[in-house]
This record gives sequence, structure tokens and C-alpha cells, in this order.
Amino acid sequence: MKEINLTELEAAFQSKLDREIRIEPNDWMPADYRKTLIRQISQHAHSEIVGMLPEGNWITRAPNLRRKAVLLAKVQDEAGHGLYLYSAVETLGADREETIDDLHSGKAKYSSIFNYPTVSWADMGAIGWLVDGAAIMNQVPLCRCSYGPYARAMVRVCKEESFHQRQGFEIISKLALGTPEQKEMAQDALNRWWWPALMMFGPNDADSPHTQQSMNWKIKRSTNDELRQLFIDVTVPQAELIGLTIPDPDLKWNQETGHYEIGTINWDEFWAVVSGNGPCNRERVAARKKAKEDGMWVREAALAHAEKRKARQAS
Ligand code: BYC
Repeated sequence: MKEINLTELEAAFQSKLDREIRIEPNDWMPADYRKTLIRQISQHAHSEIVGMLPEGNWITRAPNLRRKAVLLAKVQDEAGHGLYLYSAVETLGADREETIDDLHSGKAKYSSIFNYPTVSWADMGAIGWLVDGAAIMNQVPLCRCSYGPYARAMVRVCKEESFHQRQGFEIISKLALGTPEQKEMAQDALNRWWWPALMMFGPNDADSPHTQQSMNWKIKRSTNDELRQLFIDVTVPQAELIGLTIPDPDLKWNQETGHYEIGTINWDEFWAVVSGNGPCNRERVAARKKAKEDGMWVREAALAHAEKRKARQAS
């Protein structure tokens, strides 16, 4: 039998990337490609699960039954996204429990955006409009990610995210076009969420250690700055449409480039939040740990039930 050497495996992997053929779980892949995917997909999964907390905070205080039902469905969707993504991580050979432990120990990151507090109902609008809006910009290109299970999970996630973005824009526009007090709530939410939403796309390309390699591997299809710009160009006119002001005195339209230009992002704030020192980091991780401890008896009962069934089938 012909011996396959590493160079041939690498060439076959590269040829698949070049021909836009997806890499599947049982295919050979470079160790660093696998490591990058485990890092990105597990952090993405953690973001979905931690992302349930800021909005979960308002389910019991939604202003009416319709709003409550819609918010509940949205938060449940985020749980579903987390589950698809943890499953995608498992296809790479990672252990789900270990990845969750990494979140709880602070070793693994999750999106910076979920370390900000949700202090008013208008924040539910701002999150759907801006946070889910940014998530869609980031995730639509991931539907073309070179790794099959991640790309396929993203197709469904993006469909649900676009519903989320619309529900958010509906809330924020209702408030913005409502009473002066309601408009003030909407503006206040935009003031607090605008800059953190821009930070979701990650550091500027020049300061992003992973972007170039991930683009070469076709894990990422656009750079952090490209996606951030796309989001700004789409979102600024939406704010104008509903009479809200983007909290950036340096924001201007550049006729020549056909893009908006923004002021400077506070990268010190971003790195402080990413390294565990944002307004809610400790609270978020503590809530996840508590949920795991509180759910322990359910997992134990499910395992005991499964064992019993196996024993019964064997006898
Ligand atoms: N927050 O070289 P870079 C959602 C880290 S949830 C925290 O650019 P990369 C939703 C980065 O991990 C949204 N950390 O990295 C849920 C890296 O650190 P490590 C989550 C960040 O991976 C509920 C370092 O900074 N979406 O949709 O090439 C409700 C250098 O960065 C952040 C995803 O996870 C950040 N914002 O690019 C509503 C999408 N940015 O790992 C909505 C999938 C960067 O070396 N992920 N870092 O320690 C991605 O597309 C990419 O991983 C990123 C970063 C664009 C986020």
C-alpha cells in the first residue's frame, strides 16, 4: 500500500481549500487549523450561552405579554445556538465539559459585549438592533467557513439572528418614535451600546494576531475592520431613520470612499473587558457556574436513567 506522507496530506488539504471544498471532521487537517477552530467555535458557543444572561434579566419585566413571549423565544434561540456550536466543537475532538470548564476558570474568552449591564427595557431594543445586527454581519461570512459543521450551523443561526435583529429594531424604533421620555430611553441605550457593539468585531486588523492565518484557511472570510465598516455603513442610516443620534462627534460620511468614518474606538476599554475587568465579567461567570451547579442533579438523574436503561436492555 502506498504510504501517505505529511506533504501529501497538506497538499490535499490546501487543494480542498483552493477548490472551496469543505473540510469535514474525519478529514486530515493541520493541528493549528484544528486548534484555531476549537478556540473560535468554543468562544462563540460561550458567547451565545453567556449572551442569554443580559436579556434573561428582562424576561420577567417585559412591558407586555407579546414582548415577553418574543424575548423568551429569542433567549431560547441563543441557547440552541450554543448547543449547535458545542456540538461543532466536539466534532473536532474537543471535550465539551472541558471547554465549559475553561469558560468557568476564565481561560476561555467570550464576546466582550455581554459584560455590559442591561439597565432599561430600551437595552433589549439596542441589543437586538446592534448586538444581533453585528452578530449577523460577522456570521453571514462564517456560513462560507471552510469547516463544514461550523459553516452549516451558521446557516441556521443567521436565520434566527435576523429575526432577533428585527425584533430589536422594532423595540427601539417604537421607543424612538414614542413619547419624549421613551425617545430619551432609546437614545440612552444607543449611547451605551454603540461603542461596545463596534468592539464586538475584535481588534483592528493591524492588531489582530489571528486574522491573516484564519483568512488564509478560509475560516474567516472578511477581516475584523471590513465587517465593522459594513456594520457602521448599514446602521448609521437606520439610526437617522428613527431620529436617534450616533454618539460619535467625529462620525462623518466620506463621499469619496462611500463609507462612514468614525472617531477612535477605546481599545483600552476593550482589552480591559476582554481580560475580565468589564462591568459585569465576574457576575456573568458566577451566573454560569451557579447554573452548572444547580443543574447537577438533572444531569446525574439523566445519567442514572440512561445507565439503568442500558442495564435493562443488556439483561
Ligand atoms: N470579545 O485576532 P483576533 C452572538 C479576542 S455572540 C472577546 O481578531 P479572531 C450573540 C480573540 O478571541 C457573538 N474577545 O481573533 C449571542 C483573541 O483572543 P485569543 C460572538 C475577543 O478569533 C447572544 C484576541 O481577542 N460571535 O452572536 O481572529 C445574543 C485577538 O483577536 C473579541 C463570535 O464569536 C471580542 N469582541 O477574531 C446576541 C463569532 N474580539 O482567542 C448575539 C465567531 C476578539 O487569542 N468569532 N477577541 O485568546 C469570530 O468571528 C472571531 O473569533 C472574532 C475575533 C471576530 C470574534
